[in-house]
Amino acid sequence: MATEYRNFINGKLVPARSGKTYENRNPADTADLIGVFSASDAADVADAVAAAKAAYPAWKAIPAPARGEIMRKATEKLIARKDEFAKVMTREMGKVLKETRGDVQEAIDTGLYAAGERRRIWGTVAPSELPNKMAYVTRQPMGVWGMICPWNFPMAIPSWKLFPALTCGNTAVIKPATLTPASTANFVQCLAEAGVPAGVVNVVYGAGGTVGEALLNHPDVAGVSFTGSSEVGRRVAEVCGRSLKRCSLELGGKNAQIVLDDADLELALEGALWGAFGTTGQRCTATSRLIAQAGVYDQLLKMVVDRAAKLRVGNGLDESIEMGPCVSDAQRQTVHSYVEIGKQEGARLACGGGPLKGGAHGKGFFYQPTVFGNVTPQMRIAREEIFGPVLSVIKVKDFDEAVRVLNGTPYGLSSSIYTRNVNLAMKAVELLEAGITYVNAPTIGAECHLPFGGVKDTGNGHREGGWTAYDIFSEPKTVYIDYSGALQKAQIDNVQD
Ligand code: UN1
Repeated sequence: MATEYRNFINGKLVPARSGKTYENRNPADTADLIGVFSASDAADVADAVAAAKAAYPAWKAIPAPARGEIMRKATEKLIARKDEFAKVMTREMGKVLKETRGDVQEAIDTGLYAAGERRRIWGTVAPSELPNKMAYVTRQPMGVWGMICPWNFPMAIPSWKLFPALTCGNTAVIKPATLTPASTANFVQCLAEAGVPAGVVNVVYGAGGTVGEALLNHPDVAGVSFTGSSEVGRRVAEVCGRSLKRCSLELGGKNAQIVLDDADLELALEGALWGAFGTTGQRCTATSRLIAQAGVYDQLLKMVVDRAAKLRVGNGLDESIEMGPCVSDAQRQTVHSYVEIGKQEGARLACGGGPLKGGAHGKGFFYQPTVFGNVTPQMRIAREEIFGPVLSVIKVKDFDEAVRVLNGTPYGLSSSIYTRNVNLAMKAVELLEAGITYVNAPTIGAECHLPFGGVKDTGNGHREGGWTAYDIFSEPKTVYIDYSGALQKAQIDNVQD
């Protein structure tokens, strides 16, 4: 019998009201069933939101340092079970064990950061314009947060949202991606065992179109945090806009690595391979464009192809494997359709370009590491997010053209430049339209204690990660205290003639 994972509502594991379930299978080996999960709908969301709303006043009343102590204890549980959780994540998502350990580690680091931040959640004290009066700003929780998560970082991303939101004093209803729900179950189990009270965190499994929509539309949800595609992000923003809910969006990317003629090519090669094929290219920060200056273009393309073609692709549970499968058959089909588009557009397929089907590969959704040369900036493979192991290599004549090409997509998440010229590196930092710029490092690998997010179609100005996440999940309260004993009129009594 497969393990049954039920929704977690008000501290209890409960089946979907409809009784429906769905299967979660390993994308590297579809015979491997991870579990059967509740297929929920709006009725289950209503139960979860009601529980979160009821739990809010008592949770809010606990001092932030005490709430954060529970986050610290939950983090200890993650540390103790890191390898076990990484294995489950590799089975449900496909990325290799080294990377799933990194994903759990990102959650651990985010928890330790919350354990420190609980003693800050600082406000500001400002002078008043009147005598015997003071002014300060404090930060208050907001109520129930809805969280909608993607499948590519199944524990790290829920942790980016839950740790700061709960530490700030909010309660939450989280919807994991349908493809990777077990990692959220494991994470939330640690929170509950560490002492997060019933109703403070609730998990509802199911599809975006039902569970996600119900969260967006629920009048008792104060804010929604969403990580996923720009297309769905627009929908989230529209629905939240109608009821003036705060929403924090972290959306798509079409990240590029620039390599100038003077770069350390070996270093640039390692960066491009890790950025393009790590997580099978399924990161919103993935390097999907390599912009090479004319003097190094041919050599770099050859170096990338030689190595990409040799990457060991297979089941991520095997420690010798370097790249896992696509997360689902649908994702693999999307990747393949972009490869066909690239060929039709006239790009040169330099390696890969097809599914891997023989032998052990036949059990899952594997795809060859794929590199296109002769890509021009107008091509769809140079403009649209693919979310798979496909790298488009573009030739440019100089720094200015490299910057123009990098900026020439609707997205603006991560960016990178490899050069030994410090002046050009600093100019790139200024000119690249992205929330994140790396110098001599790949586009992936953001650290959890720094703001994470992007510009243009990548988001709506919020940054989850670091201290800025605490701004998202709290509301400023401005306080004036007049100790003059008299009525003092601001803007009238303080006029200086
Ligand atoms: C994502 O792909 O949605 O910077 C997040 C990185 C990781 C996070 C990626 N730390 O690549």
